[in-house]
Amino acid sequence: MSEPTTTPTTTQTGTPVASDAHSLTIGADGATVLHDRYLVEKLAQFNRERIPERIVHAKGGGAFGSFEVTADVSAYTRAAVFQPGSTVETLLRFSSVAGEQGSPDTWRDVRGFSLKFYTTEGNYDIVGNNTPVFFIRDGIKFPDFIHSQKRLPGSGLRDADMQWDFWTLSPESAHQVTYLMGDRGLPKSWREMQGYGSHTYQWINAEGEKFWVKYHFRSQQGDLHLDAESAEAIAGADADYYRRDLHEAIEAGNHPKWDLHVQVMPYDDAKTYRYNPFDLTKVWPHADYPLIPVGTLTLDRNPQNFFAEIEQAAFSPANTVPGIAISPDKMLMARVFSYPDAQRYRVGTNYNQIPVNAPHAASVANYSQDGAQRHGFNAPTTPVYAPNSFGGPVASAAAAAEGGWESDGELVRAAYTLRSDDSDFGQAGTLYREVYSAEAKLRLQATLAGQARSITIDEIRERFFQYWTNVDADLGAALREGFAGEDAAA
Ligand code: HDE
Repeated sequence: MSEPTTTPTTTQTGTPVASDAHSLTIGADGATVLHDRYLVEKLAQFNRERIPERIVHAKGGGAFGSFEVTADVSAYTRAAVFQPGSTVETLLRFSSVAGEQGSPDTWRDVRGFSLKFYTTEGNYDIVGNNTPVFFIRDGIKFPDFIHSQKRLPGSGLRDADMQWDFWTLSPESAHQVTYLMGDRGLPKSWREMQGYGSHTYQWINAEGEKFWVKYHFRSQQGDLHLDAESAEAIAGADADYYRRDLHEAIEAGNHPKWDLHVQVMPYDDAKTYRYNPFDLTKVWPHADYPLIPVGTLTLDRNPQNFFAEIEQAAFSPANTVPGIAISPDKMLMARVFSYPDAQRYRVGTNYNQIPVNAPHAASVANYSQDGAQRHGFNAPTTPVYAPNSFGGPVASAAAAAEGGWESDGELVRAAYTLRSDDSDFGQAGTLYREVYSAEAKLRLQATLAGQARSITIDEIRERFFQYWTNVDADLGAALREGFAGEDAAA
């Protein structure tokens, strides 16, 4: 609490106002007049407080911090952000995928892990999840996938039938669904989960040599989970459980940290590897490509304003820097279009001028101008076109043109070419059999038994049993038997 203030309340244009309690009326009991400009301004501004929520990853939270390089990966990338001795400011936003803004944090879901590095070469974003793979491998399926996980158009309800209809008709989803229905679907907190870039990205070193990389952020707090009963109880008691946990931990000086490692694949390996290394439904075995340490990420500063700094934050896989590029992953290429498009719609065409999105350690120089809400502009002497003879900024291929790969062929609509060790279910089965502990297997089975009960259409339930049989024959049989037993008892 503070002393009574003498600062007058003003209109948006700075004129003192007469009252925050009483509208201008004709007599104390009469009609309200339209020329009460402050009342009109106050109500109109209020009606415009919300911007569209993100179509996915709507519920989230985040914090600022820094990334410090602790190893030497300069043999693989020339990006300034990853050079020995570099420390840069960062913003990390966590999120749930399917729920809306007010959804409980602890509903089972994949969690987003969106990281912005404010580097000296411009902003670099890694927009990943707490799982290393994804449900689909072509971006053209994304709206269908998301529709199946959101709400029925008529009732506005979420629906197990459409979720499992989509997944069982899309067998490439099996690996990610095995993660989602396992412990990763219910993290203990945002601090206690891993982060992944998920896609394969390209790194380029100072000599122009290219490599393929995958990012792994390992939580120093551990990779912990909630049991299903606690998650459900928390969902009812505290919808903002993860958001609160992160905020309170940072306020208390308990700063969460993640160690960044990369897997590096030599450029030419990708041509002959036993499956397509750009297929987002697959991981690279650590035995083939071990983890190489890079540095440590620390979150130590809460946002001062949630709307300005988190709700309006715009992350995009299109935001790369010299020494880092994308790969021929069809999902990643679709995302390069989709994120800036979403942000132009959601935040506005000049979204990159908002302080949280503008570069903090680099400057902007180009010929873009005007548009709604523009407030940054070039000096009047700067020419408005390129090329020009008046000293305006000049594009420099030598500084930043890189990141390609060889490509040739007819225009087709086709799945990735199959390779010797390709399979939709293989890595899902390995995850279940070799990575999950006996207890984790039991928890997964219990979750799936609940899912089987929530499916109401026999044909979809039958496909559900077949899907899990394809992941692991014993798991499928156990689920089928369990359901038959319950059905008989009912
Ligand atoms: Fe996203 N995704 N996504 N996604 N995604 C968005 O961007 C999209 C995908 C992820 O904290 C949206 O600004 C398409 C994979 C995170 O602000 C949207 C495809 C991965 C966030 C969008 C994918 C993600 C988003 C919603 C298929 C992990 C939250 C509004 C090609 C590797 C970002 C927005 C934040 C957000 C589209 C697939 C993670 C609509 C088309 C794969 C963490 O543009």
